[in-house]
Amino acid sequence: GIPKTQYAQIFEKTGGPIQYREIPVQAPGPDEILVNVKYSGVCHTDLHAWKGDWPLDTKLPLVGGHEGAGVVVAKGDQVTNFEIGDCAGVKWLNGSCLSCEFCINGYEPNCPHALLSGYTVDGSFQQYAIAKAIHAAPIPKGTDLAKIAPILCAGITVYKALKESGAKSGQWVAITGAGGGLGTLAIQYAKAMGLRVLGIDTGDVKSKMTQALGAEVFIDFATTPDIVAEAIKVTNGGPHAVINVAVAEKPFEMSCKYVRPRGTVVVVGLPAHAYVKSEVFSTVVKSITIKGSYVGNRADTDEAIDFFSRGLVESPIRIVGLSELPKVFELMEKGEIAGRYVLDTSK
Ligand code: 8ID
Ligand code: ZN
Repeated sequence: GIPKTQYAQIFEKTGGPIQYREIPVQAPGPDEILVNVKYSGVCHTDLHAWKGDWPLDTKLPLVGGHEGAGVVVAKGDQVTNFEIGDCAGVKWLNGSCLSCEFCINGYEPNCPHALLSGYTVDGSFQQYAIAKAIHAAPIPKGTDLAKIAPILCAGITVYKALKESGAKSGQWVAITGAGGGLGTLAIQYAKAMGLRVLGIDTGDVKSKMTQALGAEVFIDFATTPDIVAEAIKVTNGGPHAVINVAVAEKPFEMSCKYVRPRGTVVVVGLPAHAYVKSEVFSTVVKSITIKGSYVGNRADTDEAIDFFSRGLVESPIRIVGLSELPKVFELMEKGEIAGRYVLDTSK
């Protein structure tokens, strides 16, 4: 049976104490499923949400989290795409209107009525989470739920960003923030798509990890005197695309300088109060493209999960209890996480 109460991590106010305590289990509405979340990834977005970094308010009090993998335990009477017992993913895009200009054209993340898990609606840092059935991710039976958790945001996002970059097999893609949650998956999706990868991040652990995952070259941003010159040199003229997932302003500006003529700079990371600065003359003469990319739609979700299910992408996770979320945030703030932390909601 479904319990009346459950454990959750609650942000009572922005940047305030994070409370691990029991709260009621909600009942799903007619178009919703109730997911018994087994594991939830911790994305840097969750840290931004708690800190209140962005020009968009969260609901309060808030249960964060948007990489929830679990099992459907209840559903509303309009739900036809999930049965009780199916595996399902609670992702950032919890719901959208499905009838606006953007939804109709497959740009669901850009829907003005989008519901965001762990931001405008409660997310996956709890044992029982609600998702709109139409947007919940179908997860094949028998999937390792801890390992698929990071695919539900990080995987979808970097896979979509790589598609948006237009880079073709045999070409170079640079990934800033290559050693973090999005970056470590981006390397592998890029490899699986036939691209050559330059990873940019810092430290021995991330250097080793990114190269083990398939980066041909690693640039340490903290110890390399001229990152722009080095990136151009190692890719023989600059990468054809850059996926920026670093949580810092500087790498965006640098990527506009080292990207190859005709290349594409993809803006994915969301550092607070940041701008992408590109000198006008070289933007024109090199004819570069600078574009934003925001998670993915339902088709991108299924495709990203399919890469994972076929064993093309390994999820570089460490599992700790849901109760340990504040410690994970501390490590993340210091840039000390290589790969992704996943929370086990039973602990
Ligand atoms: O849809 C989207 N656009 C989307 C989806 C999901 C997440 C955007 N995001 C955003 C998050 O909100 C966050 O701002 O992407 C960013 C990265 O999320 P993450 O991968 O979950 O963060 P992380 O695990 O902390 O990794 C960040 C990495 O960046 C490196 C750090 O060392 C870390 O490994 N980094 C930093 I900070 N400064 C750097 C620099 N100057 C850098 N790497 C290269 N150069
Ligand atoms: Zn995320």
